[in-house]
Amino acid sequence: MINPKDKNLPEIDTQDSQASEHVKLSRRLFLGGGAALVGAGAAGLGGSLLTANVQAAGNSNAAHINVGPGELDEYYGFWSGGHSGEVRILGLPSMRELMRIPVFNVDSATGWGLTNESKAVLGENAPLGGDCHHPHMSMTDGQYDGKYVFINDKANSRVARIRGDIMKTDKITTIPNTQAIHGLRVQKVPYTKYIFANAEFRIPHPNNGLAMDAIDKYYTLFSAVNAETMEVDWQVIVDGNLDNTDADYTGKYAFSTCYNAEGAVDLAGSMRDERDHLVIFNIERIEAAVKAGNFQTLGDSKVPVVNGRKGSDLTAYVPVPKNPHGINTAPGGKYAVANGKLSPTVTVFELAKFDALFDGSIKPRDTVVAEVELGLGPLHTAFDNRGNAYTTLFIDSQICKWDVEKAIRAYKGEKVNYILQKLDVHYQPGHNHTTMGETRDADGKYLISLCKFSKDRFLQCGPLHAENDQLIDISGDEMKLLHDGPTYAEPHDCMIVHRSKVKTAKLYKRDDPTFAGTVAMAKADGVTLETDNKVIRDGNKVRVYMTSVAPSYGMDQFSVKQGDEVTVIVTNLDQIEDVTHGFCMVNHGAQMEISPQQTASITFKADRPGVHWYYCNWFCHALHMEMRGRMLVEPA
Ligand code: K7E
Ligand code: CUA
Ligand code: CA
Repeated sequence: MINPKDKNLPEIDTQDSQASEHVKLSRRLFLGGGAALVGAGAAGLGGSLLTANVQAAGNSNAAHINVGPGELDEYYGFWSGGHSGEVRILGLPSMRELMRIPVFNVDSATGWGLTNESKAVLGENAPLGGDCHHPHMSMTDGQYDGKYVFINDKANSRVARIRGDIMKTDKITTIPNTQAIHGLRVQKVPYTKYIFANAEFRIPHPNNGLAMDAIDKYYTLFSAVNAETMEVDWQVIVDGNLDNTDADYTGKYAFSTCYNAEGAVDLAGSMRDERDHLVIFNIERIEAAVKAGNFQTLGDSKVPVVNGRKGSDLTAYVPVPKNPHGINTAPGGKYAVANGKLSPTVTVFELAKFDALFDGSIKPRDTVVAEVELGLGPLHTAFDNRGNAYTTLFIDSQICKWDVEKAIRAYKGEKVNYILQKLDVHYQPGHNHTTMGETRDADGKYLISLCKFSKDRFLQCGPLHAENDQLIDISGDEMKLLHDGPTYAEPHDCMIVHRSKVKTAKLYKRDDPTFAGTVAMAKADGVTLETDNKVIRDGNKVRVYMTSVAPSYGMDQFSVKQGDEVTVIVTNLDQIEDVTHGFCMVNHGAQMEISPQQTASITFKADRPGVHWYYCNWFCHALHMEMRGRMLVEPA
């Protein structure tokens, strides 16, 4: 396991000596005071990386995370896989990786992106790849309900749904009229009816190449995706762009940060003004406008689009400093915190004031009850159940623990110290997340800091480095670093769910909707999947139906003709938990998983005559190697 004390060993390699040189420079010195904030988007970030604090984590806390062999973790962590396009499940506190869920990527272990069932979810001509940022579980009454996990794809403007019982992706929706779905959150109360999805980039509408220079006419949209149908129920036109989003605990409001109120298309332009804004969406009013027919549609899309630009009564705009990034609702439901990024401040909103804001009885900035300084580069804030907030300071490479009520008092002028502790993390943290911290059930046990750079913390593996997900104990008065966890690109965000909230299936049910299309195809072919091993010819299309029971397939050979399009459909009849089979047709780019009681299918061209072996590629039995058969391809 980990040994943070390694950092105290003599400097024996170039990586260490490199680090010790840099540590002599103070990161604030490097940044050069206030002006550095503006430069943070460019030189400042690079500079701070070089000078980041390399202080050793020297601690004896490792026992806290020792989940012994055969013991189970207390929490599921759902990790964004970033631009790998997948979602990962980790156990906490052990930080063991338990599972990977392919979503927007292609995965040869499971056949995701290769099987017909996964292609049906991905859709025709689906882009290969994605960029996941924000995983969020569906909720009922502000508590995780275990039903779904949603994830965005910034790269191709999509939102996906993962089923909580089988932990597989079952729906993917492309959001129309947008480029780059970034912020994503769920409605928390009364239940997750909507997934709120921010489109980041402003584009011309219509985007037909005729008005590309009319930058002031570009705009972007906020979307509400229906969690059950995965259709987009409505979209809202906004001013500025959209970064992150969150929702309240009444079900009435969602709100999104904007870093580019300037409407610029260049870096300097998007940092010009001292303030950008938070856009607040009045969900009831938007639903009423859609119902009353007060909407337009854009291009080929049928989705109702309402106008939520400045001056609309469907939205409100609150000025916030400066290029704000994360927006996080506190578990009590009283406050939300916007994180200043290029301002050293966080802005605290009192959510109960939003009603008055929409009534017109108060002004937008009257919803702000604190705007206090924490340090350089605040990006995201997490919460415990004791009124404390934990904010990542990207440039300072720290987590700042602060007391929300004290911050509010300090903002009113009282002399009170609201900052409780700053803990060095390694290095440059983006998101952080507490156990159950985005729900009413926040329990204040652990904090994860998702550090963008690991620099010298792990054995190097070439120029590309792992990131560093650090586990921190927040149960006491002081934050304590427990564990360094290397991760592959790029866990923007995660969420940590108590294991009692997750109910997974041990076997597939034979009527599982993920292979309902294949069952229907078999029925049309007169095949009973659970008993038949049959080859059905349909012109030059051949469907090979076979069963599997460890350690053999229902057919150890079948014949087709050169040029046939072959679909192999395997039904795994094993009823024993964990006895997953695979199917791989050698030299045909075809392989897939078939878990117990699952049916899966894959299609390929039999374009070469001769003998072609297929085999089971998931270890299932002592005779797993022998689980194989021959495809006999007759020459054309
Ligand atoms: Cu990387 Cu939530 Cu996309 Cu912040 S986001 S770090
Ligand atoms: Cu079946 Cu390995
Ligand atoms: Ca800005």
